[in-house]
Amino acid sequence: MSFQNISSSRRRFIQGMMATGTLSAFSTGPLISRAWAAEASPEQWIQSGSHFGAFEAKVVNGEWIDTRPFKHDKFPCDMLKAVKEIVYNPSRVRYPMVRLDWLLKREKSDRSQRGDNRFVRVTWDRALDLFWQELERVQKQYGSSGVFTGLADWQMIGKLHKAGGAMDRALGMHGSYVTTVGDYSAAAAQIVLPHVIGSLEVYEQQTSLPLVIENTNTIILWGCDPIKNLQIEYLVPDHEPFGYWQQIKDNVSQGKMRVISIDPVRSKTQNYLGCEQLALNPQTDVALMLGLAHTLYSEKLYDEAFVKEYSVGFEQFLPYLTGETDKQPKDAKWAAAICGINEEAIRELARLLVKGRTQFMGGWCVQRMHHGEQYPWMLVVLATMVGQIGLPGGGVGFGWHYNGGGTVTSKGPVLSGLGGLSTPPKAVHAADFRGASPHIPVSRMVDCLLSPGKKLAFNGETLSFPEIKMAIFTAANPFHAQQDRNRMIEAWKKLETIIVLDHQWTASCRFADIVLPVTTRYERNDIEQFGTHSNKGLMAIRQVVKPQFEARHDFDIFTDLCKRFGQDETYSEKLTEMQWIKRLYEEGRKQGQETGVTMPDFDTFWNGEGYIEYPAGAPWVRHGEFRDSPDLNPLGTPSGLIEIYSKTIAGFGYQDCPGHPVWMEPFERSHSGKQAETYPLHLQSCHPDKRLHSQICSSDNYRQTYAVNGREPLYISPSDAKTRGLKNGDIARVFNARGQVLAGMVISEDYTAGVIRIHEGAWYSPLEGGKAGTLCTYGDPNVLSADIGTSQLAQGPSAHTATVQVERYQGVIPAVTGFGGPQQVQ
Ligand code: PGD
Ligand code: PGD
Ligand code: 6MO
Repeated sequence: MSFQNISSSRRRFIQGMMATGTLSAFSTGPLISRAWAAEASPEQWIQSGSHFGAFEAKVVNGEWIDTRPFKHDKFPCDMLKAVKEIVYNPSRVRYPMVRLDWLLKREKSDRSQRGDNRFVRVTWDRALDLFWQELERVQKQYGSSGVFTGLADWQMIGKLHKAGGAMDRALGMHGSYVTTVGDYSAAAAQIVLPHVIGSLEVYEQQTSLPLVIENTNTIILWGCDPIKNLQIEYLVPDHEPFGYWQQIKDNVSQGKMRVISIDPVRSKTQNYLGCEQLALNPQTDVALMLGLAHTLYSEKLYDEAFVKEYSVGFEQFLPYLTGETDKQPKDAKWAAAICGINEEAIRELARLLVKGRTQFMGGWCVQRMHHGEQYPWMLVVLATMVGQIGLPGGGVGFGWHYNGGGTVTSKGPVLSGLGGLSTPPKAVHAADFRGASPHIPVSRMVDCLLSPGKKLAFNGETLSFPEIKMAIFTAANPFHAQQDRNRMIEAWKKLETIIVLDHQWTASCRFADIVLPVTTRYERNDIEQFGTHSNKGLMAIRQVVKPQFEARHDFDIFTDLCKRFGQDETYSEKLTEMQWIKRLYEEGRKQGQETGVTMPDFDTFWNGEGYIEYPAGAPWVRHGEFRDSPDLNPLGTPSGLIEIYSKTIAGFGYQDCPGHPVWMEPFERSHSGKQAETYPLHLQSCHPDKRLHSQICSSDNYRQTYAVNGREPLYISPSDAKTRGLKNGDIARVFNARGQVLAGMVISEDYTAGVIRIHEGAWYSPLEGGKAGTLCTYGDPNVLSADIGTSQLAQGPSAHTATVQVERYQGVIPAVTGFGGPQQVQ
């Protein structure tokens, strides 16, 4: 089975992979296979894996000493240097902790104290009693709509130890609760693209890169930085795409292929390939695309036959493109004035697109902006006009920078993992949402807390915000992920009780009432795919060190919670960790037998090398079946064709998302957009080269390799630095009406004037904990971003619609406050 057919959100995607799994617990009981706990020998190299790659850990007398890349990974990434520190660092959550005032007064606590970081250590029994009592109280008093969970997207790898799965399985037996839909990554694209091209696109496999290398003349990287972002995968990366990208680099240098990066910043990929760039003004992509589409149309270069046969709605779009509806043709001249690219360069690019085989590779940053739905939609329209969708090395894809997009998927089975019970018992409390919606779009969480009962338009539905009183976060750091930190601090005060499960003392822990210490991946045994889309093989993920301090596995924590309502044995099925892993493996092995893939029995696998490689699959063309036969293989849209105009979306009647793609000004924009005079710099908060979001930010030694004067780097153009009298290494204050942060200056020629960057995931480090508006001493960009939905269609985050000003920091420079754990009080 390959991933190409899995069209669901990432979370549903994972659940799909878990569907066949039945369940177990494993806190006690003998191991049936050899344990890899460190004390087995005074010195050993133990195989493990992470989102950053697979590796071997050198363990001496129970202590992790050194790390080396897995021998089957030819392109290991630098971040592997940080994984040992996930286990050992001063921000590690060591013991169950309860916020001082909450311990004294429970739901009547002074919530304005949240964030002051004063906590009391309690026993596990006490912590879980408090958890259970709160769950009961809130369910009884406020019904299902009183409890909120969600966001567990970037839990550690491993088929068994799934933090989100462990939580949902337990809480599901207790009652219902408010959940989230969509994710922060691709919320706008994953709602609009199913209407337009029939599937999510973002989490799906791409045309195999060997076919791109063979056939493509021009690659358009549209806000897409694969060399940076492919270092990370949702499962264990095999880093195979880097071999293909090396061949693309060779093709570029030999003049066999052109790669054009459409990006305001010279990306890591551009620097690696030595390719061309069109540095457009931030947030103006749709204007540029319309200018390209207009040129294709007016110069009669577009593929009329393809448009006719494979799409609907060009006729409704055309009057807008030509200006018949609003007296403004969206021609190259019009586009140039908005996007800052010379009008003739726009025409030339349009001509190039149809000259040979062109592959559009769309990134996701541009859809994490106000009106973010328009960019993926318009890119599909442009690719439709070029007419190469479904040809090898042509057309459009939105997953080239993610999960090993473009690798060739193997023939191996996809193993299930921890999921819900197949026949769950009757829940303690029946579902009772009191007229409110059981789900909310993930990034509307703060809106919901601030305005219970308010109606929200969302993808054709009208949601009614529930009144949430208690929130439970596992494997999520909302005090990184969510936009507009200061607004969020106010919203958090609406919550009576907040519970966080994590192994790092993040800002989300500081703002919680009960914090539970979980084990890291390296303190557990598990199995996982090597390569997410490629599914190249299967690897044993072995325990590197024993659980540290009082950390427990997510699964064991929830087993114990279930004990409090008499369901621990149902939850756990009384199996050990190794018995459970064996079960998952054997199910996969059976699946393999049915499709002719032979795997050794579990004990041979686990006690031997702990790695098997699956037979290679065949190269594949995205949308190829559709192109070959649109009648037999229709898209998942109402018409079965590409919808340039969507009757469904038009029918919703949203002013901020009409029936075909349009250019709309975002609520703020640099380069002569709104607010440009007060806050002239566009703030990018792209994904970090040296972290996975906020993960490994607390790896102190590794952080020092990129931090500037102890702060998160702020990348800025030489001209913007000069006009502000700033030099490399200075500490700057970055601010707008929403907040202020300190950051360390890095002047870089990669940045054009008016564009700066602070990577997302920098730990929120308030000067005065809990006080809205206070200075962030480390550099969290979400202190500056706005919490406004992309549009009524997707209600996604608009994190990248943010403008700011930068100045030298004048005062006494404060210490960074965010790292090092809680202030423990008796
Ligand atoms: P992570 O930093 O990965 O970020 O937001 P998300 O909250 O997912 O947080 C995961 C947390 O889970 C970490 O604190 C980690 O220690 C913990 N954890 C890891 N493994 C386990 C486990 O096994 N059990 C438990 N209990 N905890 C565990 C990511 C989100 O941020 C995403 S995906 C995107 S795409 C967004 N991007 C942007 C952006 O581009 N710009 C801005 N400004 N903001 C963004 N926020 C979003
Ligand atoms: P970013 O790096 O934020 O990645 O994938 P996503 O595609 O969102 O942005 C990509 C490019 O968009 C950057 O080069 C940026 O300059 C460009 N860009 C910004 N603004 C504009 C604009 O206005 N127009 C145009 N044309 N381009 C623009 C994120 C994906 O990465 C996600 S969602 C996750 S969860 C993973 N996270 C990480 C991670 O945290 N760290 C690494 N190293 N890798 C990851 N991979 C995944
Ligand atoms: Mo993401």
